[in-house]
Amino acid sequence: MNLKIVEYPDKRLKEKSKKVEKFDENLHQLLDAMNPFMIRTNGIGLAAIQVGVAQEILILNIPDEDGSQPEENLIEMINPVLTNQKGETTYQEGCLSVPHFYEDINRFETISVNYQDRDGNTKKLEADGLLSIAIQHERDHLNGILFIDKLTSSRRRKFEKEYKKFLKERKTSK
Ligand code: QAP
Ligand code: CO
Repeated sequence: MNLKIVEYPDKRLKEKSKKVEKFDENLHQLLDAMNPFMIRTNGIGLAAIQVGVAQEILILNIPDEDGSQPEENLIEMINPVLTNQKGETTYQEGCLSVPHFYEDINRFETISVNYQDRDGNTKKLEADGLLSIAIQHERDHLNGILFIDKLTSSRRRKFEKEYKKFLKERKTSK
């Protein structure tokens, strides 16, 4: 499967993803393609809508201290639902769909999430730290929300200006 990243301001990133109902070979093939794609593009989290598939699928692979992302760190979440959220934390977030930009975003510190694995088995996970932030960021993608949607209007205007400039310069240097 040949995946390509959907980049802001592509309208597809605003779409609400649909719940997965069939835990079949198509789902497994997509998941099998998403992990190497995410690692290769230097990502730690990826939602299916970021490769153009509007289904409630996300993957996470939080690096070890040495920066490596072994297969055993991979978490696949289908139809994730946040059930409990508490505390507050701030992290400078980025996104594969908004290349080159990083902004401080507030999130819950600790979360509980119910989800299904690739075979449809029900799972529950409690997370804090970077994993908790990543799950919240990726869950937002499934609702059509980007981290830049959480900026104040003045920071958002500054972002739009800088992003336009970045896209223009990237085009001319290609
Ligand atoms: C979401 O983000 C996230 O701008 C995952 O040029 C963000 O993988 C989870 C990336 C913050 C937790 C904390 C961004 C790669 C990757 C870029 C990513 C870029 C290349 C972002
Ligand atoms: Co993202």
